Amino acid sequence: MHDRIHHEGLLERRMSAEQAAALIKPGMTVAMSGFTGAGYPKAVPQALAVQMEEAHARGEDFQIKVLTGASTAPELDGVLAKAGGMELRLPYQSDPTLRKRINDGELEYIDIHLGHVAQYTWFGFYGHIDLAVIEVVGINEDGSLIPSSSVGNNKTWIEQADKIILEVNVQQAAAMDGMHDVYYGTALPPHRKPIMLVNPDDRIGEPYLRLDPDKVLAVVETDAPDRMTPFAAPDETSTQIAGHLIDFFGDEIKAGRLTDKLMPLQSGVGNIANAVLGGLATSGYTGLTAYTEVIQDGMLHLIRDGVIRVASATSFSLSPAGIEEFNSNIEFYRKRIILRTQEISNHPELIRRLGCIAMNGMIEADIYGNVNSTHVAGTAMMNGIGGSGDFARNGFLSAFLSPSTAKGGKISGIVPMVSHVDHTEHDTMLIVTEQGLADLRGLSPKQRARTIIEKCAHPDFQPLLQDYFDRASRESFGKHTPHLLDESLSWHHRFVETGDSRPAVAAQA
Ligand code: 0RQ
Repeated sequence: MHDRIHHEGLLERRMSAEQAAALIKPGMTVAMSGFTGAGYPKAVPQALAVQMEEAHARGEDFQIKVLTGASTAPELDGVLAKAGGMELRLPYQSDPTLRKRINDGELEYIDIHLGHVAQYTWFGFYGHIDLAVIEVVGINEDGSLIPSSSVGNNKTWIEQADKIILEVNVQQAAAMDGMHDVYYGTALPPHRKPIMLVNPDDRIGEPYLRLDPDKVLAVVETDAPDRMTPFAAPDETSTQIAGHLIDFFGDEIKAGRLTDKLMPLQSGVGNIANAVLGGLATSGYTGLTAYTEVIQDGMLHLIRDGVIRVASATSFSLSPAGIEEFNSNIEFYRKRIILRTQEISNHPELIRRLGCIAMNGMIEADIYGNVNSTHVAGTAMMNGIGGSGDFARNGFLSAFLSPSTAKGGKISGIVPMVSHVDHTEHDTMLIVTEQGLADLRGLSPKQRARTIIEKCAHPDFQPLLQDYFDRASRESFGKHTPHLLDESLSWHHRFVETGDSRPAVAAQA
């Protein structure tokens, strides 16, 4: 594996994952690479989890604080959660074991805008970073690092951590060398300067992560793939959602607000977002761009087919088939994909300047257009806000997409009042379900309510929402944004109590 490590001093610091993991001590704050199942360390966290379980068996406490770019995979979040080894986790996760521990109240989870993580670390909000564990493709002669399948917060982790453990993973294609663009021009206020990126394909940084080799405690050689579950094939519901959005783009072109090149696309995680990209594949567009966080399978196919000519992101999020497709055609893709740090992929200045079209999933929206992306029944964490807020708040268009019902029709995706707010009515321009698309731009709260109920609600819930809105319009304390405060969260309450939010069903139960 020497062909991946070209720095003499760092060659000598090679050791096993077990030896490297033993350098991590209880109470440490450990920043790790990884973003949406890509580029996360694969060996050290697993060895660490074993050591934690052994310590717990001896009756000793062993927990650490874990910071990453975004979600990781079973080999990191899964094993550390199973071992009960995290006292704090940020900024995003999607692991079932970790989610359960969070919702059982067993650790602190800080869910934050992904674009804020680097600067919050620099501001010192997360305290001192003891150690960084970073996966890389290789180490250059001068010690600089070839980033892996995600860049995420690695620049910040490497700069801020006292000490560093590197995992050099030979499964990550060496031909990724040169795809990355690491920007070193960020500063803290009042010294900030404009970031001179004006097109999604502009390169403003360097291909490598700078490194002070003296900070490196260990170099661990690994040979393991990124692990992502395959996406579900688009079903009728997601195809309809995609269809509404694509029809809307056509109308916007006719209205002169978009050209046939649209605007740089941002597409979130999840099956619905992936299906929308699938819908774009057959809509006749060519030469589009993407300025987004993750390149998922759907995006890769659009690049392959020339629908998208260039995509800027911070990470891949590919199924095993997607990884195979990428690795087999890497020379083609490396000319068309740029991976940046997540403070740049998700930067408000750049998203606003470029005029991104933000397309993200949601848990629920209320009749006024407030959106909950994260909490089931207002209290249970699903994944996290991720980058959806960075893009929705600053995009040229911000669309939130969801089936109109969840859990086999027991829950409505459109509710009187959201049980948790991630995106306010001021940041939400389009709500899309399989029933239709509500264009909220330029509408007052009451106009928004009528539009969302008419266009987006499922027929089983539409009369209930209309009835709520009509009564609220008559009886509300204030008539600007009418609500019945003793009833506005009753649908959630009913779901928590009976497992079904529908009043008729609950009454029969
Ligand atoms: O759970 O499979 O256990 O039944 O949520 O729902 O419909 O498959 O949709 O995969 O697109 O995910 C909001 C979670 C949607 C995602 C969310 C349950 C539903 C199912 C998934 P089950 P679907 P998707 C960029 C942007 C925030 C982060 C983000 C997300 C599961 O899009 O995490 O946007 N977004 N990042 O049953 C109870 C409801 C529900 C519900 C759905 N109203 N009540 N459960 N579900 N609606 C990327 C990054 O930032 C990294």
